[in-house]
Amino acid sequence: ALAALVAATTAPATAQNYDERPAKMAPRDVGYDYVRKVVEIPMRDGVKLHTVIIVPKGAKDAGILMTRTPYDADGQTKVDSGTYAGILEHGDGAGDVIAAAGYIRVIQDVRGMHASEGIYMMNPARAGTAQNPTKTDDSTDTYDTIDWLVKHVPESNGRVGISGISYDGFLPLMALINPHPALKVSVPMNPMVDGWRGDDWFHNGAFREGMMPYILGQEATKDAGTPWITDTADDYDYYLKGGSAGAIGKAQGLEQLGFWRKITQHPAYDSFWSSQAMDTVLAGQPLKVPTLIVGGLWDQEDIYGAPAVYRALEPKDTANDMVYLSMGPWYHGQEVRDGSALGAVKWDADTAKWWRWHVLAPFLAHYLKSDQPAMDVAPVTMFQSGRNEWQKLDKWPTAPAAGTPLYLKPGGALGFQTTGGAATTADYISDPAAPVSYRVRPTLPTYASGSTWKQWLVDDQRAVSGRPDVLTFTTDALTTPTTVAGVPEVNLTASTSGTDSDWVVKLIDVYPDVNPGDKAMAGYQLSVAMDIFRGRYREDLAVAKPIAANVPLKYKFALPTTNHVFLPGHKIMVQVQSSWFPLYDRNPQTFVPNIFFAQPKDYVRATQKVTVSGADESFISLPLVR
Ligand code: PG9
Repeated sequence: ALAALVAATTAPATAQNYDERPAKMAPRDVGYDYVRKVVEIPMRDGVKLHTVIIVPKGAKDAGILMTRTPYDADGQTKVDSGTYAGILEHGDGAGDVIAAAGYIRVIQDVRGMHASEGIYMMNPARAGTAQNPTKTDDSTDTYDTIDWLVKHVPESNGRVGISGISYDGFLPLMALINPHPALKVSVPMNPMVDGWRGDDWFHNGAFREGMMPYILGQEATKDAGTPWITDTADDYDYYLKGGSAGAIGKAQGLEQLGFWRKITQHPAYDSFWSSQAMDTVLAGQPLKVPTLIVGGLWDQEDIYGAPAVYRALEPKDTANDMVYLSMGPWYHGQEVRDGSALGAVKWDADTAKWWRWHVLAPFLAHYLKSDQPAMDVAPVTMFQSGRNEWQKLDKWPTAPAAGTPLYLKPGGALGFQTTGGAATTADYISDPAAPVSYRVRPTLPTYASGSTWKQWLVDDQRAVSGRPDVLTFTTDALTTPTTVAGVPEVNLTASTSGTDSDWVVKLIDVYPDVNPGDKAMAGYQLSVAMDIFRGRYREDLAVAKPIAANVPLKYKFALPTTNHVFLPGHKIMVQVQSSWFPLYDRNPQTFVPNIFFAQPKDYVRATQKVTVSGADESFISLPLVR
């Protein structure tokens, strides 16, 4: 009996569970004014796409606003708020406008990302092409999703819109190809349109190696969770010691990724890139869905796409009522955040909030609400920096098609009169061992915490204007306002002692040294348009050719869209340099077939000479409004 008693009192407490945590917490209903449903929507090939649908409680006859994304639909609709307005805060959209209108919000993982099935392609080619011989693409997936939504969401009025920023802004463009009849409106914001000409991957052939961590993260695993690991505090050091972009990619394991292999195999603007450029693709499609194209004048990721799509589609819009353009003084996607300032530059008001309530909200309402309320949205709504006011316009650009030359002159001068006389040059040495940094160092990895990457396009260019390898040309102080509205075009005549070279040209507003209204901006050098051109593509973007050493040659390329007033007392400045590191990989300055795989011996110093007088004097053709 004693043994039985001992056994009973020392027996392990298996029968009784003292753990206070439930084996699995049952979902709670914390959507006080919304219902969040998760569905796996089948596409035409059977692949299921993970889709979150948020319906405001009591909704009926409501429009649907959809975003398709590679950036985690569950994460973007994380239940950390009990209110509909709160849960929309993380999404890639204007949560305030969407919540106030009471649209049904749909966010879907694209094929192959996060919780959706199927394969992933970074720059997803259209179905039936060499890059994508399957029968599905983002156009068919959008179609199939809309078809399912209008049949399965009883609270909806059958009117669907699509919007999103960047990658999620490229997808509203794909939606325009063979659109579903229920697609009533598309709002591509900061869309990635042409990854070679001027959006994420290259600018005019110069590779943006600062995007390599993104490629690794996005493509290595479905949950986009692979970190880019370095051993330096400053990316400048990391990329400099790493050598070519190809060598750095190899060290980081990028060669395992299909998109990296494609990028490194297609450094030129061959049909891989030109066939997927969304501006040309859409130019060949009928215009069926009203589209509001949204861009940022200082978009550090996709500055090319929005005005390029507008340029391609506008000629088809004969009644001027299908294709709308809006550009604000914003970094990439700032239109859905606070738009009062960008870096040090203040705009005198919250430009993003104004735009959301005066342009986006009425535009969406007109096409998504059942009663289609009238709207007063101009075909073009552009922010004019300098004067800091919105303009409502019929067409863009407002400058005449023929630009006004602004000449680079001897002695660092800049002016609207040619110098004439004999050809003379302004010279510098470009050294790939000490490239011009694109920002004040240390340069943090693009998306690292603490990185101010978003605002780099408005950085004060005084940071580099004293360098001996940066040429600077400046006008006298202006006596009248000088307005540019459109695309400035670089017309550089220059030679290099190498056989390949990059040319970076910046159009800058120099603030007065005494600037009582805003002392932080005294003497500030604010770039209003700048870009890079890889010299090997001088004759043909599709075919790299060596540059004849020491021969003055012409380089012609467009800068990004600007809408700016240089105020009296300000000066106009142009800067020229040959590297922009480490955002852009270094040009070795020796011609090699593929710069991704340049060898250490190929990186050589070069003497650069820019022609500043004579018949071939360099100039910027300004979109001057007289
Ligand atoms: N700029 C990012 C991106 C777009 C498209 C392709 C790759 C990257 C983005 O913000 O989504």
